[in-house]
Amino acid sequence: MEAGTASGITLDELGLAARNHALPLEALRHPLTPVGLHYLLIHFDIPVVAAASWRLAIGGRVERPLELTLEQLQARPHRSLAVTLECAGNGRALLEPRPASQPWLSEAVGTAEWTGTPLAPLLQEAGLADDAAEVVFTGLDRGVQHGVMHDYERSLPLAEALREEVLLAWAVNGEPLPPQHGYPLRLVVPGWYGMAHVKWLRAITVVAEPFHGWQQEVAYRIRQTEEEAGEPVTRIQPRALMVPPGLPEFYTRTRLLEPGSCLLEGRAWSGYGPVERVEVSVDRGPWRPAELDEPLSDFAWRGWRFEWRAEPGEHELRCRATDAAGNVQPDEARWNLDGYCNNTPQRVCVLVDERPERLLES
Ligand SMILES: Nc1nc2c(c(=O)[nH]1)N[C@H]1C(S)=C(S)[C@@H](COP(=O)(O)O)O[C@H]1N2
Ligand SMILES: [Mo]
Repeated sequence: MEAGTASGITLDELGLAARNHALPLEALRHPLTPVGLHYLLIHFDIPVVAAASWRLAIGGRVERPLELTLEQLQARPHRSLAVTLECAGNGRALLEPRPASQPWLSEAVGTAEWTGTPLAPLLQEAGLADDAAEVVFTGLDRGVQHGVMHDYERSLPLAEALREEVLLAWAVNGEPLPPQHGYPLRLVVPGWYGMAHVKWLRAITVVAEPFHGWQQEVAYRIRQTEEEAGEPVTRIQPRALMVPPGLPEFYTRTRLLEPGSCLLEGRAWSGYGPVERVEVSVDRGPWRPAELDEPLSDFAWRGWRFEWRAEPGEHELRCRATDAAGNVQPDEARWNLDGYCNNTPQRVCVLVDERPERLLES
């Protein structure tokens, strides 16, 4: 059971939550998230794209603009990489007051193996102009947010766009992208929050000036007021999640368990180097270390486990991650206007008894 700050959810928020689903926590058991269980975030409508007439345009501050078909892209060198993707708004609905937007709890995450061609050689082939500063990625989807009509588009600083692991991906877990994940082509920016991984790509434009699009300049900034410019959201803050142990109660998701030895397990990730420590705390007691598996890749989560002796009664389990850069999940949420990067530790409420359902009635 998550802390109950999400009272007064509106029908608009419910509508968003129904379109954009999270990872069911039990699916953390899969090292690679089956595609239908991966979280989804779609701002506008999912485009329907015919691959035969689709083209990717590469232009702007380049010497040789390119126009590529999907076949031409797929004929280029390709690689597959396991990448953990997380929405920057994950944890938003646990903030008080709750910013009105997609009301995520803690589960807007998934890890998949993305296959595509590296972006950097394509940009080199197009020939970057001397004044190239950023690369803008434009999707086929369009709509209005806060009164402003726009295409979904985001930029990356040139140095980020040229990282060797940045991919133009056409497959996920070995299958062509499904419509909801960006068919026929999406950007994958390992280590960055989800908003950077532009889906349904139609254009890549090299620019000499900082990009001022709505999803860049208004959204995805850590700020306290509308007036402030704020700091851009970039890389993923560390987070650990556990598979809730035992059996669920349907309505509250409270966990029911018999006393005795219980293996807690989950996954942990960060965009600032691998997670180096995962810890578990029971009933606000000391943080104790969990055992870690090897990460699936430099940009994907790692499994963890922790042996817990479940004593009869009601308990609160928490877990937290620390990454290679020393970032640790904070006890207190850092509130911001649009509710980004809330990585306070997950809390799971567990009732332990020989017949745990008895404890629900009280
Ligand atoms: N074109 C386009 N790309 C997009 C989005 C979008 O609405 N349109 N949403 C972004 C956000 S906010 C997130 S968190 C990720 C979600 O990717 P997924 O749905 O494949 O998990 O896609 C990003 N790419
Ligand atoms: Mo997102």
